[in-house]
Amino acid sequence: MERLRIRGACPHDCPDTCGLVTEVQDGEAVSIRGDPDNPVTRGWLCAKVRPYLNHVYHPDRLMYPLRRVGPKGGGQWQRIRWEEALAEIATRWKTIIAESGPEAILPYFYSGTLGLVQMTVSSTRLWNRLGASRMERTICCAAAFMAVRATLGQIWSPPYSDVLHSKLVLIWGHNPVSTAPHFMPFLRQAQHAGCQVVVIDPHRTQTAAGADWHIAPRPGTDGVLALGVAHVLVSEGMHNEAWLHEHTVGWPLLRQRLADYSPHRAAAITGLPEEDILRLARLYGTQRPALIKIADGINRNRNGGQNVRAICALPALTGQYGVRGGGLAYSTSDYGKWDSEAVNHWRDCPPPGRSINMNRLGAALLGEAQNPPLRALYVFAANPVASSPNAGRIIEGMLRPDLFTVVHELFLTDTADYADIVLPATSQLEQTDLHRGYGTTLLTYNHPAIPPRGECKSNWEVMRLLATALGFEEPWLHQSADEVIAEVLEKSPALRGITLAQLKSEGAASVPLEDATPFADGHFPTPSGKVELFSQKLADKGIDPLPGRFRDDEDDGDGGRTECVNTPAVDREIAEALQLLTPAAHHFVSSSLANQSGLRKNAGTPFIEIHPDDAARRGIHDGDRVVVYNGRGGCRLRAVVTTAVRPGVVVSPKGRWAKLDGGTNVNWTTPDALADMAGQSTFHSNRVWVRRIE
Ligand SMILES: Nc1nc2c(c(=O)[nH]1)N[C@H]1C(S)=C(S)[C@@H](COP(=O)(O)OP(=O)(O)OC[C@H]3O[C@@H](n4cnc5c(=O)[nH]c(N)nc54)[C@H](O)[C@@H]3O)O[C@H]1N2
Ligand SMILES: Nc1nc2c(c(=O)[nH]1)N[C@H]1C(S)=C(S)[C@@H](COP(=O)(O)OP(=O)(O)OC[C@H]3O[C@@H](n4cnc5c(=O)[nH]c(N)nc54)[C@H](O)[C@@H]3O)O[C@H]1N2
Ligand code: SF4
Ligand SMILES: [Mo]
Repeated sequence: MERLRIRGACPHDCPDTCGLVTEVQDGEAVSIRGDPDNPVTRGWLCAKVRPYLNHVYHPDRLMYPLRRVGPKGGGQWQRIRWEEALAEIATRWKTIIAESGPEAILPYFYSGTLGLVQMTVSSTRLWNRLGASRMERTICCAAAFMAVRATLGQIWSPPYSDVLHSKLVLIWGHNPVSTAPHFMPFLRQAQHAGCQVVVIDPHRTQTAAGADWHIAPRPGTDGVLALGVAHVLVSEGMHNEAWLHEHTVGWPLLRQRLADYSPHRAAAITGLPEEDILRLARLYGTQRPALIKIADGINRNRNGGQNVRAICALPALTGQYGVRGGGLAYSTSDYGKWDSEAVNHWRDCPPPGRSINMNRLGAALLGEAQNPPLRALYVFAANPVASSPNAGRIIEGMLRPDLFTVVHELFLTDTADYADIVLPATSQLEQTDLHRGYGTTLLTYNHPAIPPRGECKSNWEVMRLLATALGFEEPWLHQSADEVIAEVLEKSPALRGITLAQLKSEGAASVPLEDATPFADGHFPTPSGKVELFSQKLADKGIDPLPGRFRDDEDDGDGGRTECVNTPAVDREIAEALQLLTPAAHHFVSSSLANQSGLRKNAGTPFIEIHPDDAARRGIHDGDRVVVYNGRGGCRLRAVVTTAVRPGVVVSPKGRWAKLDGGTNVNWTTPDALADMAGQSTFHSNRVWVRRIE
């Protein structure tokens, strides 16, 4: 039989949202590659997704529903039929709803897939209809979203290719070599044409290694660095007073705050030489267009929101918003937005349930959520035990004998291990979806390439079956995936003119934009129509309306030291604590794909990078096994002694499966305290001790 070529979209949490082309023969996928016609993918996939067929055909894929037998977490399962699984879930939930109300049920999901149908609609409609507790989506980028929206009105960014117009690029707390790889060919081309690239990151990442200048501040001090730069821009007359006057709100107030951020003081706080702050300011103040490119690593700390606010002020000081090749590149998330009512159907639902911050999952299960306490958890497209903070607490919560947990997954993950019922999920090649990139402005349709493997079902199909089992007859709970897509397209003003038929035949379509350069018309969609350096909206929420007052980042919240205070040994250890950053791994997407043997081999033994001075003080040599721990928990890693990290900072990538690597991972140490805005996670405000294992 001839080979079919099926077009699709990469489902992973990655701004590039590549177009895929899968070749299928006799119902089996035989090859996968990047869509040559997609202007971002341009025919190639990253190292993570190139071997995607190994993921689809992995021998460990879940093929049928399972019911726990024996104790929770004991690893003993019995195969059951879908009908039994659905009936058991519906019966348990109905009892819980009758006794405690629907808010005793919490759905937990995040970024296993980013599709409209399999994530956005699957995480809303049924749960809204049920009146379940709502999960606050705060693990990744909530503070940065709030900060950028408060300052600029919307999260808009230029296309990757616009960097070809930049003379200077500051890549600030972002590692696109690993996390936005299709930006890199454009950046390299710009560099060849003379554009200077500066990377600001406490870690010498691959992106930093390829820059013209790498600046390594203390983690969490970016707001101070930005205001130090702003101070110099003003004191040396490099700022654009006329632009500030015309296009911003609050400049006189912010200017007053800059008095606190002399380069001398900024140097003391950031740990950078004063000359570097002067040099950075002079570079940024004189090179035009100058682009600042950020992502989310920078917002996962106690000051994440205000740090991003301070960075957003810089293009305003130099009048670079609206300039092609200048301004801020963060995300395209607010272009072509899905209509909220079409997604949610709130009007047809009971009043929204209470909300629970996803970063506090362990705490919520252990009693922080009251009236009613949580009695049922439904996890899909997420692996909280491996990827959410303070994992030890999550497990403690999931072990509660009275909690009823369902996990819908492709694999028996660290989280699925604690379920009562496990349901098998389809991979992207087995499901229909529509994807809107957050680094691009493309909508890409995902045709299913092959039939579902085994008894696997997609998220949305399970939602429809659960709706039936619960007796909900609303048509919007029973649409096909294509009907969902058609409804949302039709009702979303921002996507006017794009049809399902067009997407199905052409594969992708561009979101309609007024101008590819954001804010080119000088208007900002904030309440004032200007850049809000002072934000009344933030003030109304009880948040400092100006950047410039930062929290003490040494304090990592409630969990770090609770179990071991007041002994001399512990006092000594606290003095020796190192700040642990746990950024993206090059070979995995969070914990997704981290069970693929080829990728695991390329990633090597789980490791932690430590500066030679910190290693020597602890008697640690390169290659030694170390334990990394604090009051919350710990994990075992291999030490890599390197100057790629600053003294006082250690780095170990996120994403490892605990069960494959010694039983725990870095998230046994990470704090579940919240940042300064939007309930954001604070993974990087994490103090640990590192000790050699004898
Ligand atoms: N290969 C790969 N790609 C991914 C992912 C993955 O796991 N692997 N995850 C995806 C997801 S979920 C997301 S949200 C994006 C994230 O994309 P990025 O934000 O680019 O990724 P991170 O590695 O989390 O953080 C970027 C950098 O921030 C640095 N950093 C941490 N704290 C600070 C700080 O306080 N100041 C400064 N200046 N730098 C700091 C880290 O050292 C890191 O190099 O990537 C997506 N893409
Ligand atoms: N230490 C540390 N931890 C972090 C971060 C950090 O910087 N440091 N970053 C955080 C960030 S930015 C993010 S976004 C989160 C991500 O956290 P999660 O959203 O939990 O992401 P993953 O760990 O990749 O887990 C996704 C799971 O979904 C499953 N899956 C994939 N597709 C489907 C599907 O279609 N249906 C179903 N039912 N399941 C599917 C995959 O098999 C995988 O097990 O991690 C966070 N964790
Ligand atoms: S993870 Fe990102 S770079 Fe890799 S294939 Fe998917 S969208 Fe493209
Ligand atoms: Mo993320």
